[in-house]
Amino acid sequence: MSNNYNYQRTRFIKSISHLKYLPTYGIEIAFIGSSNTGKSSILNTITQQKNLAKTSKTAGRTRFINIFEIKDGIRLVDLPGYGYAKVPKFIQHKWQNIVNEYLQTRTCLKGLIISMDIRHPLKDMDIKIIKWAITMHIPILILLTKADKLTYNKQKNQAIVVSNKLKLIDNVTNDVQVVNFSSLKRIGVDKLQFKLDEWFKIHNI
Ligand SMILES: Nc1nc2c(ncn2[C@@H]2O[C@H](COP(=O)(O)OP(=O)(O)O)[C@@H](O)[C@H]2O)c(=O)[nH]1
Ligand SMILES: [Mg+2]
Repeated sequence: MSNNYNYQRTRFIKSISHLKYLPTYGIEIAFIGSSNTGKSSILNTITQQKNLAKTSKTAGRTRFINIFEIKDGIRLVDLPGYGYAKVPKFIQHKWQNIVNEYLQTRTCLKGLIISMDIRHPLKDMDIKIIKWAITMHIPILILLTKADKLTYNKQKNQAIVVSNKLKLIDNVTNDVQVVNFSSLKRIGVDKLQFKLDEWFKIHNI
C-alpha cells in the first residue's frame, strides 16, 4: 500500500521553549524517548532529509520542542529527550516540565511514537509514559531503535521480550505494537509510515 502523505515534503516550522508558541489548530504526532535513542534520526529517516531534525553525538542537546509540518494542519513534534545524566538536575527538570505540560494539555496530540534503544528498553520513564498514554487514550507505537546494533535473531527476540513485558504492565490491555527500527539500515521505516498514515486518516486530514 502506498503512503498517503508525502513525508519528504515535511518542513521545519520552529523550535519553541514555551507552549504558548504552539499552533492552535490541526493535529500532531509527537516523538518521545530517552535522550540519544535516535529520535531526531527517525524524523530525518522518514522524511528522507539528512538534516531536518538536528541529530547529535552529544546526548541531551535538544532542549526545545521542535515542530515540523507535513502539510498544513499536520505536524510531527520532536520532544526533548529525558534522562541524560550529565545534565544538571534542575535543567533536566525544566525540560521535563515542558514535556509534561505538553502531554497534559495538548489537545492536538493524536499519537505518540516512543523510542527506546533496542539494547536498553522499558526504562522507568518509558513505562510511565506508556501507562499515561493508555490512560489518556492516546495511541502509541513503540520503536526499538538502533536495531542494527543486534543480529537479526536478537532483534526479533527482543521485540517479543518487550511485547511480553508490556502485557504484564497494568492497563496495557490493548495490544501495543512494537516495531524494530534502524535509521542506519532503514529497518521499520514502512511500518512507521503506515502507522502515521493510519493515525492521520482517523482524523480525516
Ligand atoms: N547504529 C545506529 N546509530 C544511530 C541510529 N539512529 C541514531 N543513531 C546515533 O545515535 C546518536 C543519537 O541520535 P539522535 O537522533 O540525535 O538521538 P536523539 O537524542 O534521540 O534525538 C547519534 O550519534 C546517531 O548517529 C541507528 O539507527 N543506528
Ligand atoms: Mg534529538
